[in-house]
Amino acid sequence: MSQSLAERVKTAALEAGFDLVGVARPDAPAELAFFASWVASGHAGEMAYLTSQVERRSDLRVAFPWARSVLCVGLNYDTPAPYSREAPGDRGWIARYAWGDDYHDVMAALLDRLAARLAEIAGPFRSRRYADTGPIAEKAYAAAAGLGAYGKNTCLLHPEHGSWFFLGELVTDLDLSPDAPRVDMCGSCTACLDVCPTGAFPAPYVLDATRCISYLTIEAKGAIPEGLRPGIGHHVFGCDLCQDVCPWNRKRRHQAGGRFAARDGLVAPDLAELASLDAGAFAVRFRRSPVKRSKRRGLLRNVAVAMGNSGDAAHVPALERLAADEDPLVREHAAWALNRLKNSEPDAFPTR
Ligand code: B12
Ligand code: SF4
Ligand code: SF4
Repeated sequence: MSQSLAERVKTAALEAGFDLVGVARPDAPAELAFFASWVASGHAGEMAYLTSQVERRSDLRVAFPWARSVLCVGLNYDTPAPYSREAPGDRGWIARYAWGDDYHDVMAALLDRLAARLAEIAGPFRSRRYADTGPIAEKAYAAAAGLGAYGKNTCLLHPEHGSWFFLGELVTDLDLSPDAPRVDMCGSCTACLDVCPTGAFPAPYVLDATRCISYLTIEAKGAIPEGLRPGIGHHVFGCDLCQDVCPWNRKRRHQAGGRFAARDGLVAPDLAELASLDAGAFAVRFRRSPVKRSKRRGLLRNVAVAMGNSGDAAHVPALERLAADEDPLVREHAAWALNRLKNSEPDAFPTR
């Protein structure tokens, strides 16, 4: 029997280099009924791209009335490097997803290649690609397409890839038969909820982003609320804790090969070295890296907090330099860190 169009499309996606592929209908998946109330409860904080586009994010047919199917893809980004809790205690932590080249660029290039290939298979068709680049709730559509099941940590989980995969989509006017969603994979486990140092889960499957270290160190542009700074521990960009403890990530059967290979110095980075980056050095170091999103002022703000949390007096000279930085945000966090070091026990690592 000849392959259906959906099967040929999915084969082409795997040949293009994606690790996961599935098809969802364009109708809003059931979970999206929750999106507006999540935003209304304030959990999105200052992420204006979420709060200002609730209607578009809640149903992609608002933006694309012509859509007939959503081709959802996943790219594994795991690499053979330790988990955050295995890192040396005197180091900082950059989240695993940000060690290599920016996934937005990698994903977009692969999706463009795939779209060109699909035009050869299906003839001319209308499409719009997303690689975390616009108002689409990627997890909800990917879950509907069977790429993974929502974990209690709100990441999508796959039995073989764990949660170490990025999502991307081609919204198309192709009539592709949809896949079935996966069943829940968490059962009675609560490891991710228990480990979160800032208490960012008001309930299983619900994240209050304003308490999440990933939000505080990447998305929040101003001062980090003082009460949350100790919980940030050694994190300077993103956080992996609620994924590192997930049993589905302990198997690590698939790795991304060279595609997302870690750049030098980003796995458990040296805090003093990061603290010494001026604007030029930051731009060179994080060109085409996800870390550029925080800008130098955000990263050095975070480095100051991590130094303050380290309990290590060796960071005092670097913090004194940051306390005289040209940027007031960096100065304020460095002053807080100096004060915290003065009042803390040696070698106190509160969240590790
Ligand atoms: C905003 C955002 C963030 C925010 C908020 C995260 C969040 N969980 O919402 C912050 C900055 C905190 C963040 C952090 C991270 N992010 Co982010 N982020 C996004 C973004 C841009 C939008 C997500 C969104 O719409 N959130 C809003 C909430 C409402 O949506 P939701 O989590 O899907 O909520 C659903 C569930 O709560 C749900 N639900 C499902 N089942 C159930 C059951 C019950 C009982 C209930 C009540 C609800 C419920 O209904 C909601 C949908 O309406 C997406 C890309 C995109 N365009 O979609 C990437 C994305 C989700 N992020 C991603 C990644 C990799 C991360 C980090 C791992 C990075 C890091 N290491 O620091 C962390 C993970 C933190 C975590 N535990 O989620 C990946 C996730 C891949 C995957 N396998 O899941 C995405 C898909 C980007 C990509 N293209 O790959 N992120
Ligand atoms: S990424 Fe870190 S701070 Fe955010 S919910 Fe997970 S464990 Fe908590
Ligand atoms: S740690 Fe446990 S509860 Fe959390 S996502 Fe993984 S399996 Fe689910």
